[in-house]
Amino acid sequence: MIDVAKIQIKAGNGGDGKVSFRHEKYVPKGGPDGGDGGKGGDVYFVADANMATLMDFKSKTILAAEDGQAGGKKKMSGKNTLDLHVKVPVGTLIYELRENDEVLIADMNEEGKLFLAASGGRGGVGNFRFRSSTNQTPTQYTKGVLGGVKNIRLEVKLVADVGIIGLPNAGKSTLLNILTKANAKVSDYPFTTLSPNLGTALLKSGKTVVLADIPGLIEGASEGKGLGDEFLRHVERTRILLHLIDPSDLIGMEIDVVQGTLDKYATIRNELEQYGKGLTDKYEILVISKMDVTEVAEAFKKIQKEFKKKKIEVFGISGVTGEGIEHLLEKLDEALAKIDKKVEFQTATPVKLYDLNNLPNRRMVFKHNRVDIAEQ
Ligand SMILES: Nc1nc2c(ncn2[C@@H]2O[C@H](COP(=O)(O)OP(=O)(O)OP(=O)(O)O)[C@@H](O)[C@H]2O)c(=O)[nH]1
Ligand SMILES: [Mg+2]
Repeated sequence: MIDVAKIQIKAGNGGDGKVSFRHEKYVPKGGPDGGDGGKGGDVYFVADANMATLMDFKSKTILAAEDGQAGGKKKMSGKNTLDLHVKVPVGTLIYELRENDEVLIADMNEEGKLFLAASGGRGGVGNFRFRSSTNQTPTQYTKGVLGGVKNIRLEVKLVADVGIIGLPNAGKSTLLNILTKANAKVSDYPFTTLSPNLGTALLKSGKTVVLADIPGLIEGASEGKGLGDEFLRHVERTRILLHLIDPSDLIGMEIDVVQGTLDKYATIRNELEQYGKGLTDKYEILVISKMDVTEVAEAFKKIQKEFKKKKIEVFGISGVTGEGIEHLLEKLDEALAKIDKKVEFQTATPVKLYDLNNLPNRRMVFKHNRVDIAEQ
C-alpha cells in the first residue's frame, strides 16, 4: 500500500537587524547599539520507526519553522529559533515538486535518518555594525533573509515484519502495546484503530521486529465493508501474520465458545482468501487473547485440540496479566529465523564476478563495495 501526502514546508525567516542608539544618564545620544537578527529555523525530516502512515499530514499541510528574532538594543542579537523536525515513517520517499517536474530529494530508509529539507534565513545586521569614523550615527541595517519554501510530496510504502490481524475488539492494540513500547489507543468498542500503529520489539536473538496493529477486519472487508480492503493492503506488506482471536464475547451466546472461535478464524481466513495476492500463504501464528477470562481459559484446551486437527498450533495470551507473552516472543523469533532463511535463498541470484581489470562493457552493479557485473 502506498500512502501519499502533499505538504508545503517553510523554513523560518531571519530576524531583521535593529537600529538603536545608546541612552545613558549623562550621554543623551550615545553610539549605535542595534543588534543583529537571529537565524530562522531549519526544517528537517526525521525517519521514525514508530510512525506507520502519513495520516498526520492529511490535516496539517503547511509546516513552518519559526522566524528568527529581530535584533535588540544594547547589541543584543535576536534569538535563533529552534529547528522544526518533521517525523515521517521509515521508508518515506521525499519528492520536491517544482514547476514542471518533481525530484526525489531524500529516501528516509533508516531509523533516525535526518534530512535538512529547507534552511532558515540568516539574520539581518544591526546598525552597530555599520559604525565607522565617518558614520557615527548609522541608521542602516539589513533585513533578515527569507527562509526556504518547498512544495513536497511524501510517499511511503508500509512495511512491517508482523501484522497483527483479527476482528474488531480482539485486543490487537493491547497486544501491540505489550510487545512493544507503542502507545496505541485501546477501547472497548469496535474500530478503535483506524490506521495501523507500528511498534518495534527486541527479541532474544538480538533481532528487532517491527509489528503493525492492523485495524479490525470484518466479513466482507475484501469487498470494502467496514474499514474496507485498504487494511488488507497493509497486510500485504507484512511477512508474518499474527492472527488474534478473542473468544470472550462468545460467552453466554447460543453458540459454543469453541465453535464460535473456529468460525471467527474462518471469517478472517476467508477475507484473506477473497483478497488474494498470496495473503493466505503468509506464515501465520494463531493466538487466543483474553486468557485471563475464566471461560476463555477453560475453553482453551478444547480450542487447541480442534485446531490441532487442522495442524494449526495455537498460543494463548492475556494482555492484562501478561500470560503467554514471553512464549509468543520466542515463537516470533523462531518464525523470523525460518522466513529469513527462505528469503536469503530466494534472493541469491547468480551474479558473475569481475574485478576492475577485466570489466567488460556491461551494466555495472555495485554491491557490498565490490564491483559485480550483472549478466544481461
Ligand atoms: N480481559 C481482557 N481484556 C482485554 C485484553 N486485551 C484487550 N482487552 C480489552 O478488549 C478491548 C479491546 O481492546 P483493543 O486492544 O482496543 O482491541 P483491538 O483489537 O485493537 O480493537 P479495534 O482497534 O477496535 O479493532 C479493550 O476494552 C481492552 O481493554 C485481555 O487480554 N484481557
Ligand atoms: Mg485497535
